[in-house]
Amino acid sequence: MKIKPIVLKLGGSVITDKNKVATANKDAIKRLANEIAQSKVTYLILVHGGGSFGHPIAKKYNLSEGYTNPSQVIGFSETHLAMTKLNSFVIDALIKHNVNAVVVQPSSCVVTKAGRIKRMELKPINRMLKMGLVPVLYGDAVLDSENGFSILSGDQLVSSLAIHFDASKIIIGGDVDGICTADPKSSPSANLISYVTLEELKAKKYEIEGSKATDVTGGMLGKIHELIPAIAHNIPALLVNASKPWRVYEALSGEEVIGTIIECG
Ligand code: IP8
Repeated sequence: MKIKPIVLKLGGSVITDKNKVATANKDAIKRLANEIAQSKVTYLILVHGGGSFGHPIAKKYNLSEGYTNPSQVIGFSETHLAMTKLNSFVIDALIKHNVNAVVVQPSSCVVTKAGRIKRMELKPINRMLKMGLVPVLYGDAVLDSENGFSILSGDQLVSSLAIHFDASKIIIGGDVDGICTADPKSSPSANLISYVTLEELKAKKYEIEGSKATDVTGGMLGKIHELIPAIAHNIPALLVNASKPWRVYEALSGEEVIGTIIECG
């Protein structure tokens, strides 16, 4: 039987307090762990973002520019350590809700070239899925064959994993309802677009904002760019607001949910 997992990303803006350095939103993490458990999804790969753990340190040491100075190397260690701390809250909550979560550290199994995934050890993830485990990855500081190191976003991981494992769908749990006609955080009259094709997105039919927070990997605009290769592989992507209760549950369970579906068209 072919495994077609769902690849779910939990945004750093949801699982951390982006205004307070290295502060986890433990209530949101617990709630989301419960939603994942309740959905009883069979095959799941979970990826989470960096939020106020990874991004401020990566920015402080200019890690996304690559290696230019020996003083950055400790920044690599610190960024990875911060991400392991955030990850431990996620794993802990999942296991407490009886989800068979197991961490897969990107810094140990991915090498990028100029910021793009070049090699990734995927066999353990495949075996984990077959064993009924839920691999949990995250945006991380990784080694880069051209630039020394780079910051690998959770979104690039999502796209790459979805393509490799021929995912049934991608769910992106962010802090907005989906793609809107304007930035919903600054324009209350913004309308949600519930369905959009890749062609419409490429034709720049909608203005999509980059991130205004301390986000070294590009916000919503960066997310959509990363998802394009997976959507082009006929894997639908569903953007939902994970800060609102039960949206992630509904998305995982295949129920009707407020959000944006992006399909190849
Ligand atoms: O929050 C970046 O992952 P993202 C993680 O998914 C780091 O963009 C280490 C900044």
